[in-house]
Formats: sequence, structure tokens, C-alpha cells
Amino acid sequence: MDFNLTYNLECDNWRLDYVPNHYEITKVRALEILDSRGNPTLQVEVITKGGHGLGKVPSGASTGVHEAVELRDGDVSRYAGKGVQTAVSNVEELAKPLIGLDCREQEKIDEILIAVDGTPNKSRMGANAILGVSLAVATAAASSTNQPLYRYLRSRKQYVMPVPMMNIINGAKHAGNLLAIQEFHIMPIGFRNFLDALRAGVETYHILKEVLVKRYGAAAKNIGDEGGFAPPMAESREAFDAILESIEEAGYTPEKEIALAIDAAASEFHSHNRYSIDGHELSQVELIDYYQKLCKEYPLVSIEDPFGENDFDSFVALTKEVGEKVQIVGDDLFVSNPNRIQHGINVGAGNALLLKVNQIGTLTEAIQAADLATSNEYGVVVSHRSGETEDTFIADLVVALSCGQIKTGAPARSDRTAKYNRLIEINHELESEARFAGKAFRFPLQS
Ligand code: 2PG
Ligand code: MG
Repeated sequence: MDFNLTYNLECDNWRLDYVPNHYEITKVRALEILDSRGNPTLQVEVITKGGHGLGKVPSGASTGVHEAVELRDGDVSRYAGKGVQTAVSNVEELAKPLIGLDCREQEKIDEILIAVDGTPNKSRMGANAILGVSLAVATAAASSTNQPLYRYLRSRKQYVMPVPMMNIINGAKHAGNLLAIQEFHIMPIGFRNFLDALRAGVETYHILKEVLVKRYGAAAKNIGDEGGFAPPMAESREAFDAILESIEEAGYTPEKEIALAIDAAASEFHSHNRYSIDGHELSQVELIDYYQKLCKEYPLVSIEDPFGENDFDSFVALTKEVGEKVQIVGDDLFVSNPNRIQHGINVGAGNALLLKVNQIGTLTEAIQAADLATSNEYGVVVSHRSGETEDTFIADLVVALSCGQIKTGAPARSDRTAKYNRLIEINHELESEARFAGKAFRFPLQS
């Protein structure tokens, strides 16, 4: 309602005032833009009477088969078939029922988007089209209510600044080397605040470049999709050793100050019940043994996707063996889907969720996934995709949900540093309102 009728007792008359409803959605429009790999993706803009917001959609390379469907045109005369013009025009259909709605009604709006699509995996409209709208509705609502996004999305009393999981050596699908493991991370956990932790990670990253060039020659400083180095290595231990040396040379203490983490993305080296890693073809049981050895040799605190995306049993077995000390994260296993997460919880597969908003396709479902994990004592790592944009939504989201961990690549290249820079801004704004997750990164609200 844009008009307000009031009766004035003193003057004995009625007054009709124009009171614009700041939150009313007036326009939704989409553009085909480029992601960090130079592939087309969507930008959606939502305009309200009192603000506006953008949503830019990321895209994976090592995507899980159970993810919501990213719609690509398939017309090879444009962008080798990767155009998203169909998804862009689908935004028009998705937008029609949203015009006139209150942008703060995120759940209701996401339900409408899901209903307009009408498929279980968002394949008709495209999860990329749906997510763009869903995220832009949230950023428009933050703008219309004059709040920073993390405040608008806030779901816990206590703000927590996350430990960055920095992917400083890239392998597998994200690089051109022979490493089977996709991501080698450092996690600066032993610091009092976010800025010191970030600085320690960045300094280690720069020293790593020198260490790699010394060992493998100048080509070793080439980088992969997520800004980490992509040296010509073939074995996982080479990566761990180079990282440990860099931590020490940078003046930090491995484990106490900087711990290690990996995303094996094992679906990518899994075939016919065998896992091809470090020159060996391992069975499930042998792979469990391999990870256990790594955990003994190195200060590994988190292992993502150690097995194939349907191998719940092996996740259960590894979680039983090392889960007390080590975080076992389901990414392709859970695809941020509450049904798959619930199954994992029921059987004890893993103990943490990798949360990627585009795997499920709406903000509401992503938040439900995070809540389901948290309420069952699963950790939550908010994550980027290997194909990103300059969008910083996930930086606000991780603070709003107080998850304690963010995975957003190396501290290099603008698609990755945009998120770190946004976190620096948020950290500055929150000052003493937020605490740093640090060593309590798995359960930052319990400490
Ligand atoms: C992953 C991600 C992000 P992609 O596997 O966790 O690092 O990679 O976006 O290619 O799926
Ligand atoms: Mg992963």
C-alpha cells in the first residue's frame, strides 16, 4: 500500500499521505556477463521502490552429479555452447510473479521461484537463473532496509569472523599438473583476530612461490583456477612438504598457528571402484589407510570429499577413524541438499558440510542446509566455486551464519580477493561485535 489514511482529531479532518513501500519489487532484469574463467554467467538485478541489489552466479568445474542444473544454451556458435541467454530470458518468467511483492519475504519468493521452475533439480528455468534472482532479492532487501547484507541476513546473536581456508596449491581439474588432489589449503587458526590470520596466510602464500620456483623452476609460479600455484608436481606429499617449508620460512608454526586442509575432490580420480592417486590405484580400504597416514604425518585438520560422491560408506568409515580430530567435509557428497545432508547425518557420513549456494539454487534452501548441519553438530564451510565473479555475497553470508570457516581460494586474483577484501571491511565495521573463530573453527558458537 503506498497511501496512508489518517484522521486528525484536532483539525477534525482526514489526511491521505503518500508513503512509498520501499520494499516493493518493481523490476527484475538479467544480463549475460563473464565469470573468472571467461565463461558466460548471469547477473540479475532486483529493483525495489527503496533500493536495488545484484546477484552474480558462480560456476563449478568439478561439479557433483547431484547438483541443481546449470542451464547452458548449447549453441556452439556462441561461447562454445556455454552461453546463458536462455537462462537470462527465463529470468523474465521467474520475475513476473515477484513484481509487487515485498523483497524481505525471501522464503516466500524462493518458494515461488521453485514452483515456477517445477522440477526437482531446477532444470527447466536453470538453477543459475533461479539463484541469480534469489541472491539479488536478498541484496535488494539489504539495500532497501539500509543495512549491510551480513546484518540483514544475520541468524545468530554472536557474529563470528571465519578462518579462511586458502587454496594455495591447485591440482586436478583446476590446474594443468598431475596432482590427483584438487586443493591444498592452509588454515591460519592460531591467531587472535581475522586480520592477523589473513596476513599470516598471505605471507605464507608469497613465500610458497619462492619455495616452488627454487624446487621446480619458474613455471611453478603459474597459477590455477582459484589463484593457488599449479606447480608441476605429481604426488600429494610434494605439495604438503612445500607448504610446510613455506609456513616455517614465513616465521609461523605449522599446526599451532597454521594448519593444513585438502579438498581431494575424489570423484574426479575415482573410476571402477579404484582411486588413482600418487601413481597408485587404491581400493576404498587402501584409500582410507592413505588418508590416515597423511593425518599422522601432517597437521591436517580438514579433508573434503575424500571419496566418490555416492560412497557414503567410506565417508562413514573415515569419519569413525579420524572424525574426532579431523573435519570430514561433504561437498559433491551432499551438494548442499538437505535430503542428502539428512541421509549423511543419519548414517554418520562426514562431520561437516561444504555450503555452495549454487549447488542447491536458492538462498532459503542454502540457509536450511546450513541450519540442518549446525543443529546436528556438523561444521559448515561456506564456499566459492572455481568459476567466480567479483560478487562478495558469500563473505557476508559466512558472517551472517556465524559458520566460522570460508573457502574462497588463494589470496590472489580479484575474483578471490574480492571476498577477502569484503571480509576485511566487515571485520572493520563489526570491531568488537565479532570474534574470530580461530581454533574453534568447527563449532565457533560452542566455545
Ligand atoms: C570444490 C569447488 C570449489 P568447483 O570442489 O569445492 O573449490 O570446485 O567449483 O570446481 O566444484
Ligand atoms: Mg570440493
